[in-house]
Amino acid sequence: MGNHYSLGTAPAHEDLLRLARAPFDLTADGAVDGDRLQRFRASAAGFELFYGTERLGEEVLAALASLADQCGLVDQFRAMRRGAVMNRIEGYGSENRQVLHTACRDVFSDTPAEPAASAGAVVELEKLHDFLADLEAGRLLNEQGLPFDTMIQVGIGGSDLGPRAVFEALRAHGLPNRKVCFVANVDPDHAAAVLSSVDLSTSLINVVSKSGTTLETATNEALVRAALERSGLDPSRHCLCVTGAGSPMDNPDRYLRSFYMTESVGGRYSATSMVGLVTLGFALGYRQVLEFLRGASEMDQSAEETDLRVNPALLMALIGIWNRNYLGHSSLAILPYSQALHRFPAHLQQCDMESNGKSVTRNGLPVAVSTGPVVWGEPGTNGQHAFYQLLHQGTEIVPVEFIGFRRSQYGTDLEYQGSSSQDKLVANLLAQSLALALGRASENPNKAFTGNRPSLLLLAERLDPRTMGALLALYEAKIVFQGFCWNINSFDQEGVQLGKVLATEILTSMQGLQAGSGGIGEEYVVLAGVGQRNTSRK
Ligand code: G6Q
Repeated sequence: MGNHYSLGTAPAHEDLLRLARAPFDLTADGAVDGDRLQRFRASAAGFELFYGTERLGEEVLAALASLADQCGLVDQFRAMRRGAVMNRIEGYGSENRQVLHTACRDVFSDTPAEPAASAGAVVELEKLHDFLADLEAGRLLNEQGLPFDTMIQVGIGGSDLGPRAVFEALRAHGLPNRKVCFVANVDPDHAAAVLSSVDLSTSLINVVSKSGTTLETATNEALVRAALERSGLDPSRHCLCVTGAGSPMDNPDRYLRSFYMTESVGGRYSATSMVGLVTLGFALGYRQVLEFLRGASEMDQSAEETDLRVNPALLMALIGIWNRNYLGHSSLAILPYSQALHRFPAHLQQCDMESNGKSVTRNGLPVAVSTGPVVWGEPGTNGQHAFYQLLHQGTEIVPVEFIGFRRSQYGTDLEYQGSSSQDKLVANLLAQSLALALGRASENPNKAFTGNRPSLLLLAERLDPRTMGALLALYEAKIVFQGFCWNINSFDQEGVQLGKVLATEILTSMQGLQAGSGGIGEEYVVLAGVGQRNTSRK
C-alpha cells in the first residue's frame, strides 16, 4: 500500500537472507548472559519484553529495524488509526472499509486519532454506563422484582473468542454474585448444559452478532428465547443485543437494550467494542471496563513509536517475521504462565490466523513469501506435562512466546517445600525459556537437548484489567504490523465466509434427504455431490 516496500522487495530483505545463513548461536559458551538479556529488552504499558533468547544479534536487529522503516510499518499503523481504508484489495471486490478497532479505546484524549469513530465509541460507552448503573441501582429487575445475577453471551467467532478470553482473564476481578456463561457452538448439547446450570429468571441473555445473520447465533438465540418462554418469562425483558446498526438483529423492540458496533471494527478485533464490553461490564463493573480500555489505549500509543525499545508490538512482529520468513519456522506457540489466560491462545489463534492466513497481496497478486504461522498454545505449567517434549526435542522447531506475571491475581498462596505456588510458576517460566535456548549436553543422545530453540518473554507485574487491555492491544498491533509487512489484507476473512455459505447450502440439501436414510455417514457420502458443485472452480 502507498509507496512502501513489502517483505520480499525491501532492500533489507537481502541483508536478512544473508544473516539468516548463520543465526545467533544461543548455545555458544556465555552467549546468553545477564548482559544480553538486559540489552535485548523493550517495554510499554506495564509490559517488559525480553528477547535475548531469540536467535538474533545486533546486526539482525538493525536489519529488521530497516525493514520496518522501508515497509512503513509505523506509518501504516498511524494511518490505520486515523481512518485510512486499509481493509481492501486493490482492483478487486473487497470489504473496502476503514479499520478502527483502536478508536474503541481512544476515548481518553481530547484529540483522538479519528474523532468521529471515538465519538461513536463514547456514545456506546455512555449507554453501557447507564445500563450498568440501572442494574446496580435496582432500576432493572426481573419479572419478580429480583436483580439479574447472570449473563449468558450468545455469539461465535469474533463475537465469542476475544470477549471470553478477556472475561476469563479477569474473572478474579469480578463483582461478587455475578455469573457469566458463553454459548457459541451450535452444538445443542452445549446450550443445554449452560441453560441447565443457570436460573433463567435472573439471567440476561446478551446476543452478539455484528452481521446479525450468523446461523449459529440466530439458532442459539431462538433456543434460549424458547427456553425463556417455556419458563413463563418474557424474552424482551431478558435479551440484550450487540450488533451492527441496520443489521437484521437491529430491532430494539425485541431487546431490553441494544448496543452497536460499527462496520470498521472487525469481529476478531472487537473485544474492546461493545462486543466484549457489555459482558465484561456486567462481570466487573464500569470502572474496570475503563481501566481495560486505558491499558489498550496506552499500548496503541506505544505502537506508534519508531524506537523499537518502546514499541514491543512492532518488535514482536519483526521477531516473528525473522522466525517465519528467514529461519523458516511455520508454527508459533503462545504459552501463558497464568491459568486465567487459558482462553487467550485460542483468541490469538483466531486473531492471527484469520488475519494473516492469506495468499494474495493487497494488490490481488499471489504472495511471494510465507505469511502467518500456525498459532496455538496452552497455559504453563500444564503444557510442560504434555507437549513440551516436542518443543525441547522434536524435529520441528517451534518459536515460543511466553507470558508471565510476578504477582498472582487473588494473592492467596501457600508456602510448600520452601516456596509459594506463584514462585514455582514463575521459576518454571524462566527456566523453560532458558532451557529451550541453551539446551543441555549429555552422553546419552536420548537425554541430550540441542537448544537454539527461540523464545521470548512478556512480563508484567499482575494480570489486571489494565494489563489485560495492554496485552490484547499488543497482540492486535503485532498481527497488523506483520500483515503490513507481508502486504496482505489482515482485515477480511473470505475463508470464514466460505464456511457460512457452504453450511447453508449443505443444510438445505440435507433437509431434502429422506429422514433415517442410513445415518450420518450415508448423509456425508450423498452430500459430497453438493460440495463438489458448490466449490467448483468453473
Ligand atoms: C471475525 C470473523 C468471524 C465472526 C463470526 C461471527 O473476524 O469475521 O469470526 O466474528 O463469524 O460473526 P457475527 O458477529 O457477524 O455473528
